Amino acid sequence: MTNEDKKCVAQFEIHYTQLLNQQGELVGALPEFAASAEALIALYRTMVQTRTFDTQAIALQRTGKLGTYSSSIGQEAVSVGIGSAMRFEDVLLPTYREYGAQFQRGVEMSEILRYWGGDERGMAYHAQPHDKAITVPIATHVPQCAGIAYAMKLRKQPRVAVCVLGDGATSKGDFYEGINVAGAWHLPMVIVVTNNQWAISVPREVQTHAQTLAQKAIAAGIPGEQVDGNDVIAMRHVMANAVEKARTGGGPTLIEAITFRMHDHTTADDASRYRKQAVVDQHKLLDPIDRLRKYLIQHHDWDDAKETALLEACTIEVEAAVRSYLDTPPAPPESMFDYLYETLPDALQPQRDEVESLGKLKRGGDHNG
Ligand SMILES: Cc1ncc(C[n+]2csc(CCOP(=O)(O)OP(=O)(O)O)c2C)c(N)n1
Ligand SMILES: [Mg+2]
Repeated sequence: MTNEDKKCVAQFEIHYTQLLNQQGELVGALPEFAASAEALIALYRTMVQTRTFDTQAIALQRTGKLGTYSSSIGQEAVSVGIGSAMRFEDVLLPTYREYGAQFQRGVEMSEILRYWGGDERGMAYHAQPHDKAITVPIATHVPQCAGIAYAMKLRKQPRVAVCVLGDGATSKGDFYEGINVAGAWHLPMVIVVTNNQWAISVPREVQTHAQTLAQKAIAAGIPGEQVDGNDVIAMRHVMANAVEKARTGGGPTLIEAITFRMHDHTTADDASRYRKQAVVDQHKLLDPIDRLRKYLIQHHDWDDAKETALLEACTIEVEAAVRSYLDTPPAPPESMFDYLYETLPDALQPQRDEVESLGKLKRGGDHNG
C-alpha cells in the first residue's frame, strides 16, 4: 500500500513572520503599535541598552570581576520583543540570555551582575516580584512554567506564564512534558524557543532532525509558529498576539524565534574552535539593532546625534550598575544555607552555625590583622 492509497487524517503547517527585512524595509503590514515612533524608539533603546550591558559584563569577566557570563549579543530583538509584550503581573521564566526582557520587567542591571558574580541576592529582584530567577539547568523550567500557568488558571487570574528556552533545550524530556501538559490543560502559557542555531558547540541541524522546532508544538496539540527573531517588530507582534490569546482563554502557543548567537556560548567557551568566522560575519548582516536603526532613520528622523546621545545614556546607566555591583559587600558565607529551604532542616542548623562562627572569627581576624 503506497501513501497515495492511504487516507490523510491530519495536516499541519508552520507559518513564519517577518515584517522588517535585513535592509530595514517593511515587508508586511505594520502592526498598530509600530505606527508610533515612541514605541519603536523604546524598543530600540532597550536593545541598545542590553548590548551595552552585555559588552560591559564580558569586559568585567575578562578582568576577573565577574564569574562566567552568557551574553545575548545578536539576540536582543527576541528578549526585547518578549518583555515588551508582557504585563508586569505576568510571570517570566527566563534562561540566561533574556536580559532585554528582564530589564523591561524591572529587573536591575546590578542584580544580573550580582547573580553572575555568584551572589544569590542577585536573584531577589527588588522591583519585579513575579518573575523567576534565571534557569541554567536546560528546560527544567518548562514544567515549572506549566505549574505556574495552571495556578493562574485555577485562580481565574488574567495572567500569563512565559518560559524561554534554547534550540538545544527542545531535545530535553522536560520540554516535551511541559508543552504536553500546556496543551492538555489548555494553559495560559507561551513557550518561546530562541533558536540561535547553537547549543554550545552543537549546531542546530545536528541537534535534531526536525525541519522546524515550532512543529514540536504540534505533538502537544498546541499551535507553533516561527518568527524572525532579529526583527523586533515581528517578534513583539507575534509575542503580543500569543500572550493576549493565552490571557483571554485561548490556550498556549509555542514561538520559535530564529536568531543567531553572535558571541561564544559563555565566557568559558571559545567558539572559534568549532565555527567559522565567515558564518558569524554572514549573520552580522542580519543584526537586529542595525535593522531597526535603518527603519528609524528612514521613517522617524533618527540621526547620528540621537544615536550618540543614546549610546552615552546607556553607557552611563551601565557604569552606574557596575559601580553598584562592585560596591556591594560580599554575602556572608552562611547565606549559602539561606536560599534553598523555606525552613532550614534541623540537621543543617549546626553546620550553618559553624560556618557563621568561622566567618565571624575570620572577619575579626582580618580586622585585627
Ligand atoms: C540539564 C542540563 N544539561 C546540560 C547542561 C549544560 N549546558 C549548558 S548550556 C547548554 C546548551 C544549551 O543550548 P540551547 O538550549 O540551544 O541554549 P543556548 O545556550 O544556545 O541559548 C548545555 C547542554 C545544563 N545546563 N543543564
Ligand atoms: Mg541555542
